[in-house]
Amino acid sequence: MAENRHQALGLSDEKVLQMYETMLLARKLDERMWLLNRAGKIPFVISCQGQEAAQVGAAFALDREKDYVLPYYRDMGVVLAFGMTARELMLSGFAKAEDPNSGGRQMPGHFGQKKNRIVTGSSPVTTQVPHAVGVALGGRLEGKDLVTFVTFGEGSSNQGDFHEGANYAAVHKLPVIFMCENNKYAISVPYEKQVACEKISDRAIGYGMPGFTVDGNDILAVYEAVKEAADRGRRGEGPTLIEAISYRLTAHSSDDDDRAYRSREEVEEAKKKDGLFAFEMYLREVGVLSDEQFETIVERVKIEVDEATDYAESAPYADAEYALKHVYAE
Ligand SMILES: Cc1ncc(C[n+]2csc(CCOP(=O)(O)OP(=O)(O)O)c2C)c(N)n1
Ligand SMILES: [Mg+2]
Repeated sequence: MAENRHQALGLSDEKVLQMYETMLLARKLDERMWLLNRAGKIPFVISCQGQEAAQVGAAFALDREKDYVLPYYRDMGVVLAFGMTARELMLSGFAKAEDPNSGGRQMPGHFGQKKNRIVTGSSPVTTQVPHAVGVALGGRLEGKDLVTFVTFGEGSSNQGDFHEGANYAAVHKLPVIFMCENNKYAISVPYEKQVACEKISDRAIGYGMPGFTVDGNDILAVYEAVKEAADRGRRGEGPTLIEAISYRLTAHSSDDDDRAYRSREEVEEAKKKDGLFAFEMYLREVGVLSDEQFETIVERVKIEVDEATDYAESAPYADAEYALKHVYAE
């Protein structure tokens, strides 16, 4: 039997199975959304595929009763772990009135849900970073024990917002975890054409905070790094920058054709390292996941995705006048 790594991290068998199911649910919802998009039923998809291990590993390392997350558009794994449901994500995909993220106004991927402390973001990339720093500062001023967790792509780490947020958080030793989901592309632009430094985490020293690069396909490695960062934040030792390296398995979005800028061989090669399969293999090897349990989980996820699709498809759209709500004073 393979070495049991999760026990050493304080994770029970039950917890790692929950983590696996959350990853699988994110993947299956995403795959369903592409089918619905190609069938002309939902307007736009922006995928989490290939990044679920980093997202779910990180989210499970946080306090999901207290901490705040400021996710970016690919973070289906983060928001599912923080309590958003498959149904709510599908309502967003179909742009229906009951979508908790925006009442059906926004493109999918603009996650926001107050009751689960998921802070809404904006379409310009990286604007969530200074917001995360502000939420951490607010938490400190109010004497609350909370950590904020913010994610962004490696391309987005070149925005001024990242610099300003990271610098401020480090100077004031705020409990912020900056996690860069390095999927090696910013739309069509590969890593080498985005940045000259070898690793995004190398930037941490410039702000005076620790920086780590982890294998984003290894859910337990991400869990460990984020757990340590959260503990450091809670001890008042300030922010951490974590770079989780994986690969974007789909095109940038449903409006992109990635055949124009990367080879099929490269994508096929990356699929071999897919964190979802790696975790399934690990759980089988340590004897936590039997064939029977696997079938049960797959079936449960399938039912959840089907139910979410049916519910959201038949749910009503918002009234046209609703578009004006929150725009003018009432
Ligand atoms: C300020 C700003 N510039 C450009 C865009 C258009 N845009 C949307 S996503 C994206 C790529 C971002 O790449 P990365 O940060 O690596 O994230 P990924 O999509 O790879 O996860 C760009 C350029 C934007 N939304 N906001
Ligand atoms: Mg990227």
